[in-house]
Amino acid sequence: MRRVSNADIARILAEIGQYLAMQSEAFKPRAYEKAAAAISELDHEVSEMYARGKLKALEEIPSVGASIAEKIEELIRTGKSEYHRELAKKTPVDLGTLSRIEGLGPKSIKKLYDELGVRNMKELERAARAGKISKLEGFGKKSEDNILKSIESLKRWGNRFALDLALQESRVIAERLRSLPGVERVVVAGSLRRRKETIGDIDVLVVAKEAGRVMDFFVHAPDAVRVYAHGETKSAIKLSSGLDVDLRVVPEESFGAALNYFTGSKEHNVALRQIALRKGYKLNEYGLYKGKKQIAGRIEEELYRALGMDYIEPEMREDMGEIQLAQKHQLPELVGYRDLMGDLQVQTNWTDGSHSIEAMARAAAEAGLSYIAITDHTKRLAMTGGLDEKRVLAQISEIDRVNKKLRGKIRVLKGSECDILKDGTLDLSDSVLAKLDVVGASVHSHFNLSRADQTKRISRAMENPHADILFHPTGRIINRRSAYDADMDELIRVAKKTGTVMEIDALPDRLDLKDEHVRKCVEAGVKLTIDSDAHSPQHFHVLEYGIAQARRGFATRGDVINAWPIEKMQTFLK
Ligand code: DGT
Ligand code: CA
Ligand code: CA
Ligand code: ZN
Repeated sequence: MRRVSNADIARILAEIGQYLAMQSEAFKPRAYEKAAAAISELDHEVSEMYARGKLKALEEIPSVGASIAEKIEELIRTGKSEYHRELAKKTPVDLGTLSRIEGLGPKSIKKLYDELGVRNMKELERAARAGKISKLEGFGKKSEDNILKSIESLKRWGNRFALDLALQESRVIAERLRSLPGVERVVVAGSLRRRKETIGDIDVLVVAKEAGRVMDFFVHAPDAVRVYAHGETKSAIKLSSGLDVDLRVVPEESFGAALNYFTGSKEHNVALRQIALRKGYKLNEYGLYKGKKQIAGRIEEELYRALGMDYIEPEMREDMGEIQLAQKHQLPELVGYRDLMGDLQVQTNWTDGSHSIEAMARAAAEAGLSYIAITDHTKRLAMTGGLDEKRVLAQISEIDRVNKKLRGKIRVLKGSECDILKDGTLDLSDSVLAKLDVVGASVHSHFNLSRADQTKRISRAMENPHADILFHPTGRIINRRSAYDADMDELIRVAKKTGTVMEIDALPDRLDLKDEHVRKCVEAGVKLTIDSDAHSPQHFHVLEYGIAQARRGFATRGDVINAWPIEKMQTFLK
């Protein structure tokens, strides 16, 4: 029997939630959705927890009660869920794909199936192009256009995976390989090591005594659903999540060269190889050679040194100028994965977060942070219960109370994720904004303005003397929604002029700013903040992805204001 992964369990539970929502069930959909979210954030494998502690262990998972625990048990024991199967029979649609279309929730997916027989993306596109969707009650021309746009953008993104999913999967695989006797080294290479925002496939390198045994073990991985290749030095499988994994066993003396080669990027490799040639050497995945003699290759550092340059961190290896900087010994010292001291975007149950201010503050302290800003939504975002001026003032008093209680543990700053209205003004009065420590301004509406209007609107918001940070500046959601049309170079100029900080929202489906924008900010001297956008206590770990994005944009600690002590950070704000 193949072991069910956490990702599988989370997916099935989330789908049950969606099917139940189609039946207009009241509370159950949310319960399944929450359980699915909790499971996808666990550090341990649920099937192992079950093997040790049976149903009791399952019920200890946050948001998992007795009835959901039984569904999970069935999944672990049989690989299937009868409940899921029965629900799916009623509305046999490709939920995984259809729910990636922006604006399509369970109810509308059901309606499209009931009325037009739409089961998958192809049928959805056909119905939209034929103008059938706009005629349905509750849809209209605008939603039909949005569906077509969303299908286009999904096609454009192609079959690439989110960084967090790929990173988690790769860590499980690496851990399993490390547990094998005779395995000396396991490293994840490829775009994952470079922390690209989306990942095509996972590349793993191993140094081991008996390659054959490692390969056997690998192709029989519990969540392998397909074996593409099973060789002595290279094997490849597909995981149940849809991700492909390449595994290569390499000789110890070539490990650095292989790691360098398979980390890429391809463009970086090509540039290195040319430098090697110019020096009269040959560079390949086995080493750096002068004639037949290997002069470097055991470790990467040695390779770069022999080529006359400083070691280049993987996140920079895109042949975007890093090689020239390394030759001149002028590489920036990148912000480190342990450098963040604070987090300037955190939501609570005052709006759409799940926990209290105090619970979020305690979780942040637990995650090693020494300050956070509470930035709940404002009134225009009505669906989140956005705060009006009166509620913001009430929240300020509550934060004072929490600060007294948690003195010495963490500092909580008063903030807001304040909506930018259509005309570029902010959603709270200046007198209330003035009482806050940190104001993040963000766009949550009117995504379709013209480029000129959108740029003007956001610039105007940044010109507000209270707007400290522009939150998620492009608004893109990876694999779902393109950035709104605005002139980023102009926004960076306005940020510089007004002293506005640009945010890297670390949520793995946002990672907004993009790496190239980070680079432009760094070059322009515009400061950055890396925020979790946490909506629950388990979310602070996503900061890792934001840091990766900052490093891909060559940011140093000096560029990132929440890598600074609180006093210095606060003096910098407007
Ligand atoms: P991905 O998987 O699309 O997210 O991106 P990568 O960079 O992981 O690409 P992948 O998996 O095709 O190959 C892993 C690394 O192997 C790549 O970063 C560089 C190296 N590599 C692959 N093909 C070539 C090639 O044709 N020439 C050179 N120089 N390097 C290559
Ligand atoms: Ca790859
Ligand atoms: Ca690959
Ligand atoms: Zn937001």
